Amino acid sequence: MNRIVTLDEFITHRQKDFPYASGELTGLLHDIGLAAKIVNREVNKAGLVNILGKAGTDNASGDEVQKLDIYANEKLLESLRNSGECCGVASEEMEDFFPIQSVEGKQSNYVVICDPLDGSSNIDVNVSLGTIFGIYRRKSHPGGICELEDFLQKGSELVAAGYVLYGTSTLLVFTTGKGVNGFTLDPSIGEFCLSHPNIRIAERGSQYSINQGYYKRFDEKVKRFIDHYSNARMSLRYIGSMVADVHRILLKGGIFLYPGTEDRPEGKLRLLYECNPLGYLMEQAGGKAIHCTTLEPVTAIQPTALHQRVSIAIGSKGMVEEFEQFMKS
Ligand code: AHM
Ligand code: MG
Repeated sequence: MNRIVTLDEFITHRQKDFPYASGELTGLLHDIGLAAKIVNREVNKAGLVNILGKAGTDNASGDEVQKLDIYANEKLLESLRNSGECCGVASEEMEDFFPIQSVEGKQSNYVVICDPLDGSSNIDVNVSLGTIFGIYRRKSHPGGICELEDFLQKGSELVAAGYVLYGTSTLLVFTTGKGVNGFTLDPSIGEFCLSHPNIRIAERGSQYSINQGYYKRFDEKVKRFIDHYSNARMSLRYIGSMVADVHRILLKGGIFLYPGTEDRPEGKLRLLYECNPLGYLMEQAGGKAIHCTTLEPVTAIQPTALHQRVSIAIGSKGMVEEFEQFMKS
């Protein structure tokens, strides 16, 4: 029988692979795993307690905030604050970044960006949700308070990125730039256990994922691409939770698109909190992620604002390149 490898064992054994291996990044991944377990516990009992529903406020991007979003944001902040391994957090749920004071004289070199609960419009209907995270090495001087420039880094500068999928089982998938690995939460022992080692995305798949309800508002070239796939009898799958949609594509091959529309030229998804971490992870798994009109890799875009939105096509290399050909034609 194969021995179980827990997340903590895995990251400790791989510590030497991390740039500047000092234990900080290992500690941060541990903190994120811990927060994920706490959020998972609440997500799973969301139907049982009075935690469902909207909180009555809007988040920094103007979307209606659900109570569980706030809870997930708080738990991530708490977990990252306690260990002092990170000097600041930027979250989709907060207008500005949140500086963290150093703990016991530690000089933290990392900042974390996150979407604490992605796909939150699905909370009330018991559909999969996710947490997305990314870790950057700070640009500002260690010891001082973190600055905006620490967060406005390109996706290609991420040192680690990943997501937690709260689905039929709870899965944590991440990369530190050396392959992509997935860990399933075993609720009986409360540990994430290595279940999907070295994930590689197929060159092509038979599914595409897009909100086709916006078809009339898409650019003509995007419409032609959709028509092409529809004529080729590809299957359309769209959950409306980016983590779940991208996870399916990562495992089965395919393409996920959130292009701009007439009324929203850059679409809805955020560069920092959603597109960069998932784009970086997809590249690490052998896939691609590009901006739908400039066609540059999303991870090459220089962010100019914390809550910046970008259009995205992400998934199997062969299919993203096919999309590129349609956009160039
Ligand atoms: P959220 O971060 O506010 O939950 O919004 C992001 C979500 C993504 O998970 C998903 O891909 C997208 O919104 C769905 O949007 P739409 O309903 O426009 O298709
Ligand atoms: Mg969100």
